[in-house]
Amino acid sequence: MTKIALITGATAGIGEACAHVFAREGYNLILTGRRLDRLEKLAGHLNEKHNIEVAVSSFDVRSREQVIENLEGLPGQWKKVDVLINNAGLSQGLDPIQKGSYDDWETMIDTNVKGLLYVSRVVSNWMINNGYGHIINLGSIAGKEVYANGNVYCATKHAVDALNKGMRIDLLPHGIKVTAIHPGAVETEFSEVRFKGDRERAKKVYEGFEPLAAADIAETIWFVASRPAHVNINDLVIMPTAQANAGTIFRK
Ligand code: NDP
Ligand code: 8X3
Repeated sequence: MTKIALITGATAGIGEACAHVFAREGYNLILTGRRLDRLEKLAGHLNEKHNIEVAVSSFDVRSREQVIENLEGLPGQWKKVDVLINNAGLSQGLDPIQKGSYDDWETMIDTNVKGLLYVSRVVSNWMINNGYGHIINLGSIAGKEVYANGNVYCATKHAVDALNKGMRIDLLPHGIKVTAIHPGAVETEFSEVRFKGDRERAKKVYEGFEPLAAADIAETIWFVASRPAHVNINDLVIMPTAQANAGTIFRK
């Protein structure tokens, strides 16, 4: 039977790159994100190019009601999900703690932590019923280390790291694999979102060194998802060669 991957945050960056790789590998896809126009365009392209089936579901992961209604509203055959890629996430602002925006903090916590929990709650129950599944969580090097002004974003990704470990224990009796991927700097829309549309400032983040591309992470996620049944990659940190840790980038 054709396998199914559900990818959150498939409208851009790493999620979109994962959609291309899993489509290439013959998976049917459930693509989610808020920007429906992008989801539909991507779905049409992948359906045509790879002859796979694609369902799109547009919702805000911060809304528990939207997550439950949209996911549970999918037809039964789409609930046979083999791989869930918990990718939707973002950073907002880069300010010292005493100057941080309350709204930015709430957006990051609601998206990166609560959103991931809402999606996982629904899909892990499908996987338990199916008797198989693999949840792949997008953490970050910011979930392993902390850098100046990264405070709340780093805290959300540390939470993802902890949830990844907790989920693995809880879902082990059900035969469900759980993995976290922790990338360093990947050039996507991430910095543009962090700096609220300031493209010049976003571009500077990746100047003078070669960052990772979204495709590098998608291929790594494919590697993790395609290991034999008895092998699980628990945790994987992947960095640009020019980046030693969260705060040290070698600028050429
Ligand atoms: P992008 O900004 O390019 O993509 C983020 C995706 O998340 C978009 O598809 C966006 O869709 C979705 N998203 C954001 N907020 C919501 C929401 N409230 N509801 C539903 N979907 C949402 O960033 P990346 O691809 O770089 O980021 C993907 C993941 O990787 C994130 O979890 C990020 O923290 C993590 N990461 C990124 C790194 C980097 O350097 N880029 C490094 C380490 C980890 P839409 O706006 O349409 O809703
Ligand atoms: C994104 C990587 O270092 O900008 O999670 O926080 S970083």
